[in-house]
Amino acid sequence: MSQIAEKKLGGVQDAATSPIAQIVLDGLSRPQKSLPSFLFYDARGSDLFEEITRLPEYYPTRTEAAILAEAAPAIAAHTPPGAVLVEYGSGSSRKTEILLDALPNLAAYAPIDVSQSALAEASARLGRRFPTLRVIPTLGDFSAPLILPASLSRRPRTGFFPGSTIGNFAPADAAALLTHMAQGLGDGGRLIIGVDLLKDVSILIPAYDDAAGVTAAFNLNILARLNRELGADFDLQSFRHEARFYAAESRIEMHLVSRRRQKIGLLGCLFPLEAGESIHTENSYKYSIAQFQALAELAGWSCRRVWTDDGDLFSVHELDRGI
Ligand code: SAH
Ligand code: AVI
Repeated sequence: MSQIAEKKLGGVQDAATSPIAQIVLDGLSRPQKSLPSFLFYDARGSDLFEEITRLPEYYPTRTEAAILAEAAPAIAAHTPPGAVLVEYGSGSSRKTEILLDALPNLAAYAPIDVSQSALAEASARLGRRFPTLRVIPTLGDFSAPLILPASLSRRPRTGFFPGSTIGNFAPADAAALLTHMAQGLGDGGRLIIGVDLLKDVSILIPAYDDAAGVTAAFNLNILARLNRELGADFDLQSFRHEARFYAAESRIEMHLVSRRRQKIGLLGCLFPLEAGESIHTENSYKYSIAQFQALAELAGWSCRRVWTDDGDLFSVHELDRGI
């Protein structure tokens, strides 16, 4: 066998054993083809998400940051000295800095993310900005059991889950994730969580389909990732980004719509797509405050406080385990 052929075979074998291979095969085998949204966040996807957060149409990030800046003293007043701040889906940890400025007595900051690049960059930056803070990054799925160093096992824990990443889960899965966080944060644990609010479709659609095309690039990047990591043969030019609002489900859906009839080769399988057929890549649920509080209570949390902006665009909730 030539070296080139061996190399190619090796590549296919690596792809087949990739931890995302089965997830992708399952998603593309469904009647409505779908991919889980955590796949957006390779290094390029994390950079594109950061670009999204600065877009004029994408109100959530700047609105939540402003709410956190106002709420930080009150959040700090309820955080015991020596607590561990655990962040789920920490990304760039930019909003975390607002809390860290108000919380000088933390024992440690423990960010969890699936994006290796985002986690490494954020940990390095925070290390420089807060030289006395102990930063304990975990690369992986925030749905997995929380593991902290034994020396921190008795410390009170405050969870931080900003960005409305909870909205990327269907309500039943969101409730299960909140229950998992309640268990991980333990008795006396608290959770500060950002939740995007339902609003007019004229604001929602541009937030997910911006004029500069950054969200389109973010959505299409998932196909580039599958080409690179799984040896798929997606032609990115033959797909277009689409954001749809479904009022009954109170969610934005992102899709990649096939511009033509085509077949996608991936891991030895062929996936046919009709012209106009889509791959569903993300749900982003929008809540009322009352709906989110009901979900949190169902998951075993007590809702202590909630902060919003003047335009009622976004909400930040403080949850605890009650008594
Ligand atoms: N918290 C940041 C980033 C939000 S983007 C903010 O508010 O701006 C969502 C982040 O969650 C990304 O960094 C992504 O890599 C991470 N993420 C998504 N699903 C995840 C999962 N299952 N486990 C861990 N991290 C996840
Ligand atoms: C991370 N997550 C909450 C973002 C959202 O708004 O659903 C991801 C995103 N998708 C498109 N734009 C931003």
